Amino acid sequence: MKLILGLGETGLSVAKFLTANNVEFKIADSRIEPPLISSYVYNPAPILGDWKKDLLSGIDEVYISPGIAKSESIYVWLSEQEIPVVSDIELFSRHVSSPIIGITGSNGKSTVTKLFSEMIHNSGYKVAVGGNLGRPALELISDDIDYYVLELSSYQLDYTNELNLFAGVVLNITPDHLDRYDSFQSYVESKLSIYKYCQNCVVNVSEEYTKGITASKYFNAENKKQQKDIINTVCLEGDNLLNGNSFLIKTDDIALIGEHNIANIMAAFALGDLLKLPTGAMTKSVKEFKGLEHRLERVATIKNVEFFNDSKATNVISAITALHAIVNSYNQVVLIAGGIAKKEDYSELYNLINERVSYVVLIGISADYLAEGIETSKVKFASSMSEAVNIASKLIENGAILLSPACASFDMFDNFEKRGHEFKDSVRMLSPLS
Ligand code: UMA
Ligand code: ADP
Repeated sequence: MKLILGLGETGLSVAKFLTANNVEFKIADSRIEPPLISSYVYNPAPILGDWKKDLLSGIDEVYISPGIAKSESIYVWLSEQEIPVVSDIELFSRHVSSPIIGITGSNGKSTVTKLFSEMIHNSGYKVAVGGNLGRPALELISDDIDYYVLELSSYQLDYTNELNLFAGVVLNITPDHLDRYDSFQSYVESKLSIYKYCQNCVVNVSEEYTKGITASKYFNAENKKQQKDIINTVCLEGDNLLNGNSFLIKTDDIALIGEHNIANIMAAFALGDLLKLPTGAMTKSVKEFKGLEHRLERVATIKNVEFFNDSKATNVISAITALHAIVNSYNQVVLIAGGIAKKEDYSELYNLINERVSYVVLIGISADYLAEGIETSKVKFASSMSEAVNIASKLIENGAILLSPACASFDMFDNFEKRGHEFKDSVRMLSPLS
Protein backbone atom coordinates (compact mmCIF):
# COMPACT_ATOMS: atom_id res chain seq x y z
CA MET A 1 0.00 0.00 0.00
CA LYS A 2 1.21 3.52 -0.86
CA LEU A 3 0.85 6.56 1.37
CA ILE A 4 0.53 10.16 0.19
CA LEU A 5 1.61 12.74 2.76
CA GLY A 6 0.17 16.21 2.35
CA LEU A 7 -3.03 17.32 0.70
CA GLY A 8 -1.86 20.42 -1.10
CA GLU A 9 -1.21 20.73 -4.83
CA THR A 10 1.38 17.97 -4.76
CA GLY A 11 -0.72 15.49 -2.77
CA LEU A 12 -3.73 16.13 -5.00
CA SER A 13 -1.69 15.50 -8.15
CA VAL A 14 -0.32 12.24 -6.73
CA ALA A 15 -3.82 11.09 -5.69
CA LYS A 16 -5.14 11.80 -9.19
CA PHE A 17 -2.20 9.99 -10.79
CA LEU A 18 -2.47 6.88 -8.57
CA THR A 19 -6.22 6.75 -9.04
CA ALA A 20 -5.81 6.90 -12.84
CA ASN A 21 -3.27 4.07 -12.61
CA ASN A 22 -5.39 1.91 -10.27
CA VAL A 23 -2.82 2.02 -7.46
CA GLU A 24 -4.23 1.73 -3.93
CA PHE A 25 -3.21 4.43 -1.48
CA LYS A 26 -3.90 6.20 1.80
CA ILE A 27 -3.60 9.98 2.05
CA ALA A 28 -2.98 12.09 5.16
CA ASP A 29 -2.41 15.72 6.06
CA SER A 30 -1.47 17.08 9.48
CA ARG A 31 -3.88 19.98 9.03
CA ILE A 32 -7.52 19.48 10.05
CA GLU A 33 -8.66 21.48 7.07
CA PRO A 34 -6.04 21.55 4.30
CA PRO A 35 -6.78 24.44 1.93
CA LEU A 36 -7.41 22.20 -1.11
CA ILE A 37 -9.63 19.65 0.66
CA SER A 38 -12.64 20.64 -1.46
CA SER A 39 -10.76 19.63 -4.63
CA TYR A 40 -10.08 16.13 -3.28
CA VAL A 41 -12.61 13.94 -5.10
CA TYR A 42 -10.83 10.58 -4.78
CA ASN A 43 -11.07 7.48 -2.62
CA PRO A 44 -10.23 6.79 0.15
CA ALA A 45 -11.20 9.63 2.48
CA PRO A 46 -8.13 11.52 3.72
CA ILE A 47 -6.83 11.11 7.28
CA LEU A 48 -6.57 14.58 8.77
CA GLY A 49 -4.97 16.04 11.90
CA ASP A 50 -1.82 15.35 13.92
CA TRP A 51 0.45 12.65 12.49
CA LYS A 52 -0.06 9.21 14.06
CA LYS A 53 2.47 6.39 13.87
CA ASP A 54 -0.11 3.78 12.85
CA LEU A 55 -0.48 5.62 9.51
CA LEU A 56 2.62 3.74 8.47
CA SER A 57 1.46 0.19 9.03
CA GLY A 58 1.44 -1.84 5.81
CA ILE A 59 2.99 1.00 3.79
CA ASP A 60 5.76 0.15 1.31
CA GLU A 61 6.31 3.57 -0.31
CA VAL A 62 5.51 7.15 0.63
CA TYR A 63 4.97 10.13 -1.68
CA ILE A 64 5.73 13.15 0.43
CA SER A 65 4.80 16.81 -0.21
CA PRO A 66 7.70 19.26 -0.32
CA GLY A 67 6.23 21.44 2.44
CA ILE A 68 6.68 18.67 5.03
CA ALA A 69 10.02 19.19 6.76
CA LYS A 70 12.37 16.34 7.66
CA SER A 71 12.14 17.46 11.27
CA GLU A 72 8.45 16.46 11.44
CA SER A 73 7.61 13.38 13.49
CA ILE A 74 6.17 11.54 10.51
CA TYR A 75 9.46 11.74 8.63
CA VAL A 76 11.43 10.65 11.70
CA TRP A 77 9.20 7.55 12.03
CA LEU A 78 9.56 6.83 8.32
CA SER A 79 13.34 6.94 8.62
CA GLU A 80 13.31 4.69 11.71
CA GLN A 81 11.19 2.13 9.86
CA GLU A 82 13.26 2.53 6.67
CA ILE A 83 10.18 3.01 4.51
CA PRO A 84 11.14 4.48 1.09
CA VAL A 85 10.18 8.15 0.73
CA VAL A 86 9.84 9.58 -2.74
CA SER A 87 9.05 13.03 -4.17
CA ASP A 88 6.37 13.61 -6.79
CA ILE A 89 9.25 14.55 -9.11
CA GLU A 90 10.80 11.09 -8.79
CA LEU A 91 7.43 9.43 -9.38
CA PHE A 92 6.99 11.63 -12.46
CA SER A 93 10.43 10.74 -13.80
CA ARG A 94 9.61 7.02 -13.57
CA HIS A 95 6.69 7.48 -15.92
CA VAL A 96 7.92 9.73 -18.71
CA SER A 97 10.24 8.95 -21.59
CA SER A 98 10.69 12.39 -23.20
CA PRO A 99 13.72 14.40 -22.02
CA ILE A 100 13.33 16.32 -18.75
CA ILE A 101 15.26 19.50 -18.01
CA GLY A 102 15.55 20.57 -14.36
CA ILE A 103 16.17 24.14 -13.19
CA THR A 104 17.07 25.00 -9.62
CA GLY A 105 18.90 27.76 -7.74
CA SER A 106 18.08 30.27 -5.03
CA ASN A 107 16.77 32.95 -7.37
CA GLY A 108 15.77 33.18 -11.01
CA LYS A 109 14.31 29.66 -11.32
CA SER A 110 10.88 30.73 -12.52
CA THR A 111 12.29 33.32 -14.92
CA VAL A 112 14.66 30.83 -16.53
CA THR A 113 12.07 28.05 -16.56
CA LYS A 114 9.58 30.26 -18.38
CA LEU A 115 12.07 31.81 -20.82
CA PHE A 116 13.67 28.46 -21.65
CA SER A 117 10.29 26.86 -22.30
CA GLU A 118 9.45 29.78 -24.65
CA MET A 119 12.67 29.00 -26.53
CA ILE A 120 11.62 25.37 -26.93
CA HIS A 121 8.13 26.38 -27.99
CA ASN A 122 9.45 28.90 -30.54
CA SER A 123 11.69 26.17 -31.94
CA GLY A 124 8.57 24.20 -32.89
CA TYR A 125 8.54 21.60 -30.12
CA LYS A 126 5.78 20.72 -27.70
CA VAL A 127 6.90 21.60 -24.18
CA ALA A 128 5.28 21.07 -20.78
CA VAL A 129 6.33 23.33 -17.91
CA GLY A 130 5.76 22.95 -14.19
CA GLY A 131 7.13 21.57 -10.92
CA ASN A 132 7.68 24.19 -8.24
CA LEU A 133 6.25 26.72 -10.70
CA GLY A 134 2.67 26.40 -11.91
CA ARG A 135 1.35 22.88 -12.32
CA PRO A 136 2.77 19.96 -10.29
CA ALA A 137 4.96 17.66 -12.41
CA LEU A 138 2.53 14.71 -12.50
CA GLU A 139 -0.15 16.93 -14.03
CA LEU A 140 2.07 17.50 -17.07
CA ILE A 141 2.33 13.92 -18.30
CA SER A 142 1.07 13.53 -21.85
CA ASP A 143 2.07 11.34 -24.79
CA ASP A 144 2.73 14.17 -27.22
CA ILE A 145 5.26 16.17 -25.18
CA ASP A 146 8.75 16.59 -26.69
CA TYR A 147 10.37 18.17 -23.61
CA TYR A 148 9.45 18.60 -19.96
CA VAL A 149 10.90 21.64 -18.19
CA LEU A 150 10.71 21.49 -14.40
CA GLU A 151 11.47 24.17 -11.86
CA LEU A 152 12.82 22.23 -8.88
CA SER A 153 12.94 23.47 -5.29
CA SER A 154 15.45 22.24 -2.76
CA TYR A 155 12.52 20.69 -0.88
CA GLN A 156 11.64 18.58 -3.92
CA LEU A 157 15.28 17.59 -4.42
CA ASP A 158 15.56 16.58 -0.76
CA TYR A 159 12.98 13.84 -1.24
CA THR A 160 14.34 12.68 -4.59
CA ASN A 161 16.56 9.61 -4.76
CA GLU A 162 16.51 8.92 -8.48
CA LEU A 163 15.76 11.17 -11.41
CA ASN A 164 16.62 11.07 -15.07
CA LEU A 165 17.38 14.56 -16.34
CA PHE A 166 18.63 15.22 -19.85
CA ALA A 167 20.04 18.50 -18.50
CA GLY A 168 19.99 20.52 -15.32
CA VAL A 169 21.27 23.77 -13.92
CA VAL A 170 21.90 25.38 -10.53
CA LEU A 171 21.54 29.07 -11.33
CA ASN A 172 23.06 30.45 -8.15
CA ILE A 173 23.21 29.65 -4.42
CA THR A 174 22.58 32.21 -1.70
CA PRO A 175 21.06 31.69 1.74
CA ASP A 176 17.34 30.87 1.70
CA HIS A 177 14.97 28.55 3.58
CA LEU A 178 17.45 28.33 6.45
CA ASP A 179 14.59 27.46 8.79
CA ARG A 180 14.41 24.09 6.97
CA TYR A 181 18.14 23.25 6.99
CA ASP A 182 20.50 22.68 9.89
CA SER A 183 23.18 24.74 8.09
CA PHE A 184 23.78 26.71 4.91
CA GLN A 185 26.04 23.86 3.80
CA SER A 186 23.09 21.41 3.90
CA TYR A 187 21.10 23.81 1.73
CA VAL A 188 24.02 24.06 -0.74
CA GLU A 189 24.22 20.25 -0.88
CA SER A 190 20.50 20.04 -1.52
CA LYS A 191 20.79 22.38 -4.51
CA LEU A 192 23.89 20.65 -5.90
CA SER A 193 22.21 17.24 -5.69
CA ILE A 194 20.49 18.00 -9.01
CA TYR A 195 23.78 17.38 -10.82
CA LYS A 196 23.75 13.70 -9.74
CA TYR A 197 20.79 13.16 -12.03
CA CYS A 198 21.94 15.07 -15.12
CA GLN A 199 23.22 13.60 -18.36
CA ASN A 200 24.34 17.16 -19.13
CA CYS A 201 25.20 19.69 -16.43
CA VAL A 202 24.98 23.42 -17.04
CA VAL A 203 27.23 25.29 -14.63
CA ASN A 204 27.50 28.95 -13.62
CA VAL A 205 31.28 29.50 -13.54
CA SER A 206 30.97 32.65 -11.47
CA GLU A 207 29.01 30.97 -8.67
CA GLU A 208 31.27 30.11 -5.76
CA TYR A 209 29.55 26.82 -4.99
CA THR A 210 29.39 25.47 -8.55
CA LYS A 211 32.41 26.82 -10.37
CA GLY A 212 34.60 23.73 -10.06
CA ILE A 213 32.01 21.34 -11.45
CA THR A 214 32.62 19.76 -14.85
CA ALA A 215 29.80 20.48 -17.27
CA SER A 216 28.61 20.05 -20.83
CA LYS A 217 27.91 23.78 -21.00
CA TYR A 218 28.91 26.77 -18.88
CA PHE A 219 27.70 30.32 -18.46
CA ASN A 220 29.61 33.21 -16.94
CA ALA A 221 27.17 35.35 -15.00
CA GLU A 222 29.91 37.79 -14.02
CA ASN A 223 29.07 39.42 -17.31
CA LYS A 224 32.50 39.52 -18.80
CA LYS A 225 34.27 37.39 -21.31
CA GLN A 226 37.46 36.06 -19.85
CA GLN A 227 40.51 34.54 -21.47
CA LYS A 228 39.61 31.18 -20.03
CA ASP A 229 36.18 31.33 -21.67
CA ILE A 230 36.04 28.50 -24.08
CA ILE A 231 33.80 27.48 -26.87
CA ASN A 232 31.14 25.97 -24.63
CA THR A 233 30.58 29.02 -22.43
CA VAL A 234 27.82 31.59 -22.78
CA CYS A 235 29.25 34.95 -21.73
CA LEU A 236 29.16 38.69 -22.31
CA GLU A 237 31.72 40.70 -24.28
CA GLY A 238 30.94 44.39 -24.15
CA ASP A 239 27.28 44.64 -25.11
CA ASN A 240 27.22 41.34 -26.95
CA LEU A 241 26.04 38.06 -25.53
CA LEU A 242 28.11 35.26 -27.00
CA ASN A 243 27.97 31.48 -27.14
CA GLY A 244 31.69 30.75 -27.24
CA ASN A 245 32.69 33.05 -30.08
CA SER A 246 29.29 33.08 -31.78
CA PHE A 247 27.13 36.18 -31.45
CA LEU A 248 23.73 35.65 -29.80
CA ILE A 249 22.11 39.01 -29.02
CA LYS A 250 22.87 42.61 -28.05
CA THR A 251 21.96 43.55 -24.49
CA ASP A 252 20.01 46.54 -25.89
CA ASP A 253 17.62 44.07 -27.52
CA ILE A 254 16.76 42.48 -24.17
CA ALA A 255 13.49 43.69 -22.64
CA LEU A 256 14.24 42.49 -19.09
CA ILE A 257 16.16 44.83 -16.82
CA GLY A 258 19.01 44.10 -14.41
CA GLU A 259 22.29 42.23 -14.62
CA HIS A 260 20.74 39.27 -12.85
CA ASN A 261 18.45 38.82 -15.83
CA ILE A 262 21.45 38.73 -18.16
CA ALA A 263 22.63 35.77 -16.07
CA ASN A 264 19.18 34.19 -16.32
CA ILE A 265 19.18 34.65 -20.10
CA MET A 266 22.66 33.12 -20.32
CA ALA A 267 21.44 30.05 -18.45
CA ALA A 268 18.50 29.68 -20.82
CA PHE A 269 20.79 29.99 -23.87
CA ALA A 270 23.16 27.41 -22.37
CA LEU A 271 20.31 24.93 -21.88
CA GLY A 272 18.95 25.71 -25.36
CA ASP A 273 22.33 25.05 -26.89
CA LEU A 274 22.36 21.58 -25.31
CA LEU A 275 19.01 20.88 -26.95
CA LYS A 276 20.44 22.23 -30.23
CA LEU A 277 17.62 24.78 -30.50
CA PRO A 278 18.05 27.18 -33.44
CA THR A 279 19.75 30.43 -32.38
CA GLY A 280 17.08 32.49 -34.20
CA ALA A 281 14.27 30.94 -32.18
CA MET A 282 16.17 31.48 -28.92
CA THR A 283 16.98 35.14 -29.60
CA LYS A 284 13.39 35.80 -30.72
CA SER A 285 12.23 34.40 -27.38
CA VAL A 286 14.62 36.63 -25.44
CA LYS A 287 13.59 39.73 -27.39
CA GLU A 288 9.92 39.06 -26.75
CA PHE A 289 10.22 37.95 -23.13
CA LYS A 290 8.81 40.57 -20.77
CA GLY A 291 9.44 38.57 -17.61
CA LEU A 292 7.02 37.12 -15.12
CA GLU A 293 4.42 38.82 -13.04
CA HIS A 294 5.76 39.97 -9.63
CA ARG A 295 9.42 39.83 -10.74
CA LEU A 296 10.65 43.38 -11.36
CA GLU A 297 7.43 43.84 -13.29
CA ARG A 298 6.91 47.29 -14.80
CA VAL A 299 3.43 48.27 -13.60
CA ALA A 300 2.83 51.87 -14.64
CA THR A 301 4.34 55.28 -15.25
CA ILE A 302 2.49 58.04 -13.48
CA LYS A 303 3.79 61.50 -14.33
CA ASN A 304 7.52 60.96 -14.09
CA VAL A 305 7.49 58.04 -11.69
CA GLU A 306 7.72 54.39 -12.74
CA PHE A 307 6.25 51.70 -10.50
CA PHE A 308 7.78 48.21 -10.27
CA ASN A 309 6.27 45.15 -8.65
CA ASP A 310 8.93 42.74 -7.34
CA SER A 311 6.71 41.02 -4.78
CA LYS A 312 8.45 37.70 -5.46
CA ALA A 313 11.54 39.06 -3.69
CA THR A 314 10.91 37.10 -0.51
CA ASN A 315 14.55 36.97 0.54
CA VAL A 316 17.21 39.61 1.03
CA ILE A 317 19.40 38.76 -1.96
CA SER A 318 16.55 39.02 -4.44
CA ALA A 319 15.61 42.45 -3.07
CA ILE A 320 19.25 43.57 -3.30
CA THR A 321 19.35 42.33 -6.89
CA ALA A 322 16.21 44.22 -7.86
CA LEU A 323 17.37 47.38 -6.08
CA HIS A 324 20.69 47.30 -7.93
CA ALA A 325 18.85 47.13 -11.24
CA ILE A 326 16.63 50.09 -10.27
CA VAL A 327 19.18 52.42 -8.65
CA ASN A 328 21.40 52.01 -11.71
CA SER A 329 18.60 53.42 -13.88
CA TYR A 330 16.91 56.06 -11.67
CA ASN A 331 18.25 58.87 -9.51
CA GLN A 332 15.40 58.88 -7.02
CA VAL A 333 14.11 55.60 -5.71
CA VAL A 334 11.54 54.72 -3.06
CA LEU A 335 11.55 51.16 -1.81
CA ILE A 336 8.51 49.50 -0.26
CA ALA A 337 9.68 46.56 1.85
CA GLY A 338 8.77 44.43 4.86
CA GLY A 339 6.63 41.50 5.89
CA ILE A 340 8.10 38.58 7.82
CA ALA A 341 11.88 38.87 7.86
CA LYS A 342 13.72 35.54 7.57
CA LYS A 343 16.89 34.69 9.50
CA GLU A 344 19.12 36.56 7.07
CA ASP A 345 21.95 39.06 7.08
CA TYR A 346 20.43 42.41 6.10
CA SER A 347 23.65 44.48 6.25
CA GLU A 348 24.23 44.63 2.48
CA LEU A 349 20.64 45.71 1.91
CA TYR A 350 20.98 48.40 4.58
CA ASN A 351 24.17 49.72 2.97
CA LEU A 352 22.56 49.88 -0.45
CA ILE A 353 19.50 51.67 0.95
CA ASN A 354 21.52 54.13 2.99
CA GLU A 355 23.73 54.98 0.00
CA ARG A 356 21.38 54.88 -2.98
CA VAL A 357 17.70 54.93 -1.95
CA SER A 358 15.78 58.16 -1.20
CA TYR A 359 13.12 56.67 1.10
CA VAL A 360 11.90 53.32 2.37
CA VAL A 361 8.28 52.65 3.27
CA LEU A 362 8.08 49.69 5.65
CA ILE A 363 5.12 47.39 6.17
CA GLY A 364 4.42 44.19 8.11
CA ILE A 365 5.48 42.66 11.41
CA SER A 366 9.21 43.06 10.78
CA ALA A 367 8.96 46.79 9.96
CA ASP A 368 10.48 48.00 13.23
CA TYR A 369 13.22 45.40 13.05
CA LEU A 370 14.12 46.40 9.48
CA ALA A 371 14.04 50.11 10.36
CA GLU A 372 16.89 49.61 12.84
CA GLY A 373 19.46 49.39 10.04
CA ILE A 374 18.20 52.31 7.95
CA GLU A 375 18.88 56.04 8.43
CA THR A 376 15.91 57.34 10.42
CA SER A 377 15.23 60.27 8.07
CA LYS A 378 14.60 57.86 5.18
CA VAL A 379 12.08 55.63 6.92
CA LYS A 380 8.30 55.84 6.74
CA PHE A 381 5.83 53.27 8.07
CA ALA A 382 2.54 52.11 6.61
CA SER A 383 -0.08 49.70 7.90
CA SER A 384 -1.42 48.55 4.53
CA MET A 385 -0.21 48.25 0.95
CA SER A 386 -2.45 51.04 -0.27
CA GLU A 387 -1.15 53.33 2.45
CA ALA A 388 2.42 52.39 1.51
CA VAL A 389 1.81 53.19 -2.17
CA ASN A 390 0.12 56.46 -1.27
CA ILE A 391 2.95 57.55 0.98
CA ALA A 392 5.58 56.49 -1.57
CA SER A 393 3.88 58.35 -4.41
CA LYS A 394 4.13 61.62 -2.51
CA LEU A 395 7.83 61.26 -1.72
CA ILE A 396 9.34 61.73 -5.19
CA GLU A 397 8.34 63.50 -8.38
CA ASN A 398 10.77 61.79 -10.70
CA GLY A 399 12.22 58.29 -10.45
CA ALA A 400 11.03 54.84 -9.48
CA ILE A 401 8.92 53.23 -6.76
CA LEU A 402 9.82 49.62 -6.19
CA LEU A 403 7.98 47.01 -4.14
CA SER A 404 10.71 44.49 -3.28
CA PRO A 405 9.89 43.29 0.23
CA ALA A 406 12.92 41.10 1.14
CA CYS A 407 10.43 39.26 3.36
CA ALA A 408 7.74 36.59 3.31
CA SER A 409 4.21 37.89 2.87
CA PHE A 410 2.12 35.71 5.18
CA ASP A 411 1.62 38.29 7.96
CA MET A 412 -0.53 40.50 5.69
CA PHE A 413 -1.29 38.44 2.58
CA ASP A 414 -2.10 34.85 1.59
CA ASN A 415 1.00 34.73 -0.61
CA PHE A 416 3.40 36.87 -2.63
CA GLU A 417 0.98 36.96 -5.58
CA LYS A 418 -1.76 38.54 -3.47
CA ARG A 419 0.78 41.06 -2.15
CA GLY A 420 1.80 41.96 -5.72
CA HIS A 421 -1.80 42.29 -6.86
CA GLU A 422 -2.59 44.57 -3.97
CA PHE A 423 0.39 46.72 -4.90
CA LYS A 424 -0.78 46.92 -8.51
CA ASP A 425 -4.36 47.69 -7.47
CA SER A 426 -3.10 50.45 -5.19
CA VAL A 427 -1.04 51.94 -8.03
CA ARG A 428 -4.12 51.78 -10.28
CA MET A 429 -6.06 53.73 -7.65
CA LEU A 430 -3.51 56.54 -7.94
CA SER A 431 -4.11 57.03 -11.64
CA PRO A 432 -5.09 55.04 -14.71
CA LEU A 433 -2.25 52.77 -15.90
CA SER A 434 -0.11 54.29 -18.61
N1 UMA B 1 1.64 21.20 5.38
C1 UMA B 1 1.21 20.78 6.61
N2 UMA B 1 0.83 19.50 6.76
C2 UMA B 1 0.86 18.64 5.72
C3 UMA B 1 1.31 19.06 4.46
C4 UMA B 1 1.70 20.37 4.32
O1 UMA B 1 1.15 21.55 7.55
O2 UMA B 1 0.46 17.48 5.93
C5 UMA B 1 2.03 22.60 5.20
C6 UMA B 1 3.50 22.75 4.85
O3 UMA B 1 4.30 22.80 5.96
C7 UMA B 1 3.48 24.02 4.00
C8 UMA B 1 2.11 24.01 3.35
O4 UMA B 1 1.36 23.09 4.07
O5 UMA B 1 3.57 25.15 4.81
C9 UMA B 1 2.12 23.66 1.88
O6 UMA B 1 2.91 22.49 1.69
P1 UMA B 1 2.63 21.42 0.54
O7 UMA B 1 3.84 20.58 0.43
O8 UMA B 1 1.33 20.79 0.75
O9 UMA B 1 2.53 22.39 -0.73
P2 UMA B 1 1.82 22.10 -2.12
O10 UMA B 1 0.49 22.76 -2.15
O11 UMA B 1 1.89 20.66 -2.46
O12 UMA B 1 2.78 22.98 -3.07
C10 UMA B 1 4.07 22.46 -3.36
C11 UMA B 1 5.08 23.60 -3.30
N3 UMA B 1 5.04 24.19 -1.96
C12 UMA B 1 6.09 24.10 -1.13
O13 UMA B 1 7.15 23.57 -1.44
C13 UMA B 1 5.92 24.71 0.22
C14 UMA B 1 4.75 24.64 -4.35
O14 UMA B 1 5.78 25.59 -4.39
C15 UMA B 1 4.67 23.98 -5.72
O15 UMA B 1 4.27 24.94 -6.69
C16 UMA B 1 3.68 22.83 -5.67
O16 UMA B 1 4.07 21.89 -4.65
C17 UMA B 1 3.60 22.07 -7.01
O17 UMA B 1 4.80 21.39 -7.28
C18 UMA B 1 5.48 26.87 -3.80
C19 UMA B 1 6.62 27.30 -2.89
O18 UMA B 1 6.43 28.19 -2.07
C20 UMA B 1 5.36 27.91 -4.92
N4 UMA B 1 7.82 26.71 -3.01
C21 UMA B 1 8.97 27.11 -2.26
C22 UMA B 1 9.68 28.30 -2.91
O19 UMA B 1 9.54 28.48 -4.14
O20 UMA B 1 10.41 29.02 -2.19
C23 UMA B 1 9.97 25.95 -2.17
P1 ADP C 1 12.67 31.89 -8.11
O1 ADP C 1 11.71 31.11 -8.93
O2 ADP C 1 14.00 31.20 -7.95
O3 ADP C 1 12.12 32.43 -6.85
P2 ADP C 1 12.18 34.17 -9.85
O4 ADP C 1 12.56 34.10 -11.28
O5 ADP C 1 10.75 34.01 -9.51
O6 ADP C 1 13.08 33.17 -9.02
O7 ADP C 1 12.68 35.56 -9.26
C1 ADP C 1 12.48 35.83 -7.88
C2 ADP C 1 13.17 37.10 -7.47
O8 ADP C 1 14.59 36.92 -7.50
C3 ADP C 1 12.84 38.26 -8.39
O9 ADP C 1 12.10 39.14 -7.62
C4 ADP C 1 14.16 38.83 -8.87
O10 ADP C 1 14.30 40.18 -8.46
C5 ADP C 1 15.25 37.98 -8.21
N1 ADP C 1 16.13 37.31 -9.17
C6 ADP C 1 15.77 36.76 -10.36
N2 ADP C 1 16.83 36.21 -10.97
C7 ADP C 1 17.89 36.37 -10.16
C8 ADP C 1 19.28 36.00 -10.24
N3 ADP C 1 19.77 35.34 -11.28
N4 ADP C 1 20.07 36.34 -9.20
C9 ADP C 1 19.58 36.99 -8.13
N5 ADP C 1 18.29 37.39 -8.00
C10 ADP C 1 17.45 37.08 -9.00
